[in-house]
Amino acid sequence: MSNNLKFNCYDESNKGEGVLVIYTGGTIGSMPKDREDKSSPQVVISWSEFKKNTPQLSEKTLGFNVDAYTTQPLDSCNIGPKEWQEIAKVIAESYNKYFGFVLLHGTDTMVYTASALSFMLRNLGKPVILTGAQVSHTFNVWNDSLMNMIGALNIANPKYTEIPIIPEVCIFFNGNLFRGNRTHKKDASSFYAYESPNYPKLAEYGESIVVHKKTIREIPKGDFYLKSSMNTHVVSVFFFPGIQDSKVLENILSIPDLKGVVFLAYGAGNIPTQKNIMDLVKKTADKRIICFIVTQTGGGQTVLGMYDTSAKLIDAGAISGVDILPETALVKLMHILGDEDIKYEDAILDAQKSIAGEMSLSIYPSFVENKGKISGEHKRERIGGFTINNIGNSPETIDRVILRLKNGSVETGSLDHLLISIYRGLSSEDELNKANFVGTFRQIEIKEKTVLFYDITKNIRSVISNGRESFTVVLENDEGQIEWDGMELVIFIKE
Ligand code: ASN
Repeated sequence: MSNNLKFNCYDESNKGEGVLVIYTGGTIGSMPKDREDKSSPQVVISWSEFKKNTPQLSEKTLGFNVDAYTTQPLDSCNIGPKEWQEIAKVIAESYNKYFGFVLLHGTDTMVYTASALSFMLRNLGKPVILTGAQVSHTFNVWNDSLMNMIGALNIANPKYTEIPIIPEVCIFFNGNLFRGNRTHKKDASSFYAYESPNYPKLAEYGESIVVHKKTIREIPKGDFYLKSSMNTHVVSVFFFPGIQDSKVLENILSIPDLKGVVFLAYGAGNIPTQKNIMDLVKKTADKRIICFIVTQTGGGQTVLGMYDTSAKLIDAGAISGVDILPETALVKLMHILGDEDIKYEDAILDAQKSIAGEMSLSIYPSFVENKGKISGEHKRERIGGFTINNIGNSPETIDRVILRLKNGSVETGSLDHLLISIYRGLSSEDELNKANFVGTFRQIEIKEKTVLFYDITKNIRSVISNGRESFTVVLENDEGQIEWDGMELVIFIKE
């Protein structure tokens, strides 16, 4: 390999038009260490060697100009926040010069880089397409790199291909265009290396490019800007049977300076309910470390409270990542915590909101700390002071509205269950009428303190609005009692 190469620079031959390729290495830009021995380990090659081996990159062949910037070429296993910041800065510097950007990148950590860029490039109005290969054309006739690279270049140049602008950070691989922060590397060798389990493909490229318009984000109205600081004091914990009987979790959660943890929980966000585990999560949240719950299954949603094994996480102070993928969740925490001045309370709220379409729902919780109690003697409790400022104009965007009584307990007396009615507003006795009735719910006895949920979506969806909201809860029985420590109104808004 040549040793007088310049890295971290724009090509001298750049014209400042068409598409900017950012070359970072990866298999697409790799060759065997011993060029005579194809089975020797692959190492990355320089951009100049890559270009020599890739005549397809010429304007004559492609139909448009391709400029280039090269980072230090790396196997993507060696890429991290430092490189993400360099790439984001290059895109920001050249933002106005090009129709789009293509990142040639290793496949191993491509989804992390795509997620990071999707958070860093705010108000992105142009395509940023990441691609790479399982087999490089640089020394294989049978390869997937040319198809992936040329496809990505065409998608990144909507002016040339006359397709709609896709203003997103995407991964193009094997004919499929995915939202980058929704993508998961599912196969170490197949050309069909990526999938997007929780979000549809943005486009497909066979004979021609077919853009699925409904799936792509709108071109933002605000100006493009960069937000690229990162905090790497985060960790992911993959739950496994036996973790409850070991010191593994305790040791991980006592890492000094830890600021955020992604828990890869079972199924819909469940973890062992053994006291030692729940106490550890609570202790971690109490230390103001974000506890972000995602599913380890590879698809679907985390629904805290669907099972007893996840309901306790809410009282412990953990938050749900809905259907965010684990890789993206970790990068999201790095990004949110990258803001050195951010307060824990705000970081928690930001983590639950979609920044760049990485989750299907944004969760907006509003908490009122007052303790409350309803019983045969004191049947009515009024809870005011929820602030709502995130509901758009259309009620259809509201997915769910849940009222949670935190650390609640229920005594039913001689009854099998209690009935609790909820009204909207701080109602007095004679105002508890149909107009502001929200619902009546069954409540069985619960001795051990836990979160109590009431799904009030049905009757509240069309009336709830931005501003202050309050509720009155009424016990319909003459005996029994329900107690709680605080109340939370949680609104789930569709992306
Ligand atoms: N190790 C390579 C990389 O991620 C794998 C690949 O690109 N297919 O850089």
